[in-house]
Amino acid sequence: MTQTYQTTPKSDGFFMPAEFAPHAGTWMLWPQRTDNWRLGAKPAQRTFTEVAATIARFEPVTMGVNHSQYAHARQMLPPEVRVVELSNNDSWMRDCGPTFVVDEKGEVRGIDWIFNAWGGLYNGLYFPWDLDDAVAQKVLEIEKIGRYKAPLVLEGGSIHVDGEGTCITTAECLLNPGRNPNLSQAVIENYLKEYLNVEKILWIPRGVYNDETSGHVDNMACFLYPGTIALTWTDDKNDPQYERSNEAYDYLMSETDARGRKFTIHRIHQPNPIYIQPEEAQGVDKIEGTLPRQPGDRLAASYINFYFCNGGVVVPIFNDPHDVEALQTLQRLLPERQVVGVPAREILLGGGNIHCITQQQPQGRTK
Ligand code: KQY
Repeated sequence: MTQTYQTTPKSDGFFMPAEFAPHAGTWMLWPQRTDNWRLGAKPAQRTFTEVAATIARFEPVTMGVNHSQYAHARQMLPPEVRVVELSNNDSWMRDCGPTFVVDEKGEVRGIDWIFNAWGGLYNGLYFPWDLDDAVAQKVLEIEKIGRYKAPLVLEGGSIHVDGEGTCITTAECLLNPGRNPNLSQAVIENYLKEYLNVEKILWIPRGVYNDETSGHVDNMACFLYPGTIALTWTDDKNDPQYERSNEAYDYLMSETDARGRKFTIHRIHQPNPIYIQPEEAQGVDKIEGTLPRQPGDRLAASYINFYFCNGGVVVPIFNDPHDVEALQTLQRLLPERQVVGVPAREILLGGGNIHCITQQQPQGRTK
């Protein structure tokens, strides 16, 4: 049995490395729930397969799959993707998987946050979520990696770190009453400092407009390097995202990181507004208690929801005129990596994107 530590990562000298640091591999979960994914989740399964196959060009990928889909997923996924049976309610490994931490000697451990489906009974997206809540512990058990059980409701998509002491998050998400209604901002900050081992938390006010996670930072802004941030953007003053992105830009420009650096911010123009089409909404099973998919609903599309892997960057694209500019800008800013676009509308229809369905396991010397 993997060990559960009663201490915190900070007290043991562990910290969360940046996503752009070297990985041992990537974890994902297989989509299947028909009240979130249209047409029996078949189109989403094809897109998840393409994401997994793309990442597998750069590093090992493990796909966790419910028992009922194991044979099908194994047959769809390329042989280089490891498939393990791993019960889950839905497929968002970023959010229910462990947050890995490392120490200076290269040991890797994992944080198991409390998961409540983005808001529990207050404004969560489905019920129950017990299988998702158990995913982090099972991943750590499979990898024989020690575990910290954190007393905080948190999803991996709500935090980004630079690996040098700075964490960015959004107030809209982490202070949302669906997560930790009895904890003050100061107490939440302290937990982030203890578990991620960071010195400075930057609270961007809001995330992407209509993001059903209540504004995860991973759709809004991310570190490209320490001191350098990419931010989703629009030039359209009439778009509700305009005010949100400007507010984030002004806030970050007025701040410094944990090492006292001013930020360089690269604005990545979002795709044109994307709405759920009637035939897309029709393909989703309507179940009481699950977020309904209505025709005409605006989707929270952003190129920032990309994923770093070893030597690569996997970016969602939307068959949109802004795709090329986003890919070219990221390639210019990250010249040492190969930037690859993957058509990702099917993931967006489920409420997230490529970053939300992936979780990096950092390189290290595991036990
Ligand atoms: O943004 C994410 N990190 C996950 C989105 C989950 C949406 C569930 N329907």
